[in-house]
Amino acid sequence: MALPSIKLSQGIHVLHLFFQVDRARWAALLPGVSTAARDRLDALAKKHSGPAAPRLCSYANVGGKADIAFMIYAPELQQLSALQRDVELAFPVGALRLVYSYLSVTELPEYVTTDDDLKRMIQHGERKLQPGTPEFDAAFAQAKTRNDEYKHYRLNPELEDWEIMCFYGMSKKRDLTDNWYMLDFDARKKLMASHAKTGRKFAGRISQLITGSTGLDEYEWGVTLIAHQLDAVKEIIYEMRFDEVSARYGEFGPFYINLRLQPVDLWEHLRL
Ligand code: 76R
Repeated sequence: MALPSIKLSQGIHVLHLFFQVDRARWAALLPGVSTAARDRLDALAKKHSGPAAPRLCSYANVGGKADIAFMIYAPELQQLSALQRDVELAFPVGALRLVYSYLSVTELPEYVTTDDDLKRMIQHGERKLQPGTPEFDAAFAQAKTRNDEYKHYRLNPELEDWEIMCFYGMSKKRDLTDNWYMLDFDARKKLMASHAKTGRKFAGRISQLITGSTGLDEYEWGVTLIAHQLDAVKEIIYEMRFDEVSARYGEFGPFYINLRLQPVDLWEHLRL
């Protein structure tokens, strides 16, 4: 049976999976079964090693909420689902228990920089160029190329493959007094600009992927932070709490901290 091909109008599907290993089941495996599972997973990971989708990344969860985590990126929904099954079937029957999963999709921010925004920045920003001049046109063309590239990667991420992946769900509050969805567009855009400014301070230390999940999963967004060090994760989340967007409107799910390990290292680390 061929599964129907399901694509988004733009962007790709993302799935975070968190599993616990049944240690008792594992201890009872016949010789060679664990290694065969590792090799199946290794082949699957190598076939989908990225940076572009379809991509499969494996992690060890740190802290005890799970043992193993996976992040799957796929342009088509059935491809995402098939990859999930391939991962599960790579393991011995009954050896994995799903403890958390999160389905989301890449999206363009609602507050995306428009051509008018770019023109305004060129005219009134540091450079103060006059519209209609060749300098203005050249600056605009350059800014537009950069903006288009940014939008492309926002929809088709090629995320860094650094040592740490932090994942959590996030929603914006809908209380009667603090309701993000009752603010007008300009107020939201202004608040998000301040948020982005805080974010950019972490360039080189944090790489982020914000995926939309309204109607798809428990929260409105999935937040994936990639880092070299754990304190960078703690610092950015701490600092963002002072931004009005998070301080006033942010609601957060449980935090999952994960260590990027290829299957062979994952097996060694978990003593599987
Ligand atoms: O996309 C961009 O890089 C442009 C600006 C930007 C948007 C639109 C941006 C920048 N974010 C955007 C949207 Mn973000 N982000 C989070 C969290 O823990 C918390 O308090 C919040 C979790 C972090 C850590 C983070 C980091 N961001 C969003 C949205 C969608 C909101 C909506 O549409 O209403 C959410 C939920 C969200 C949450 N953000 C950045 C960062 C960082 C590091 C940046 C700078 C990225 C860069 O310039 O490279």
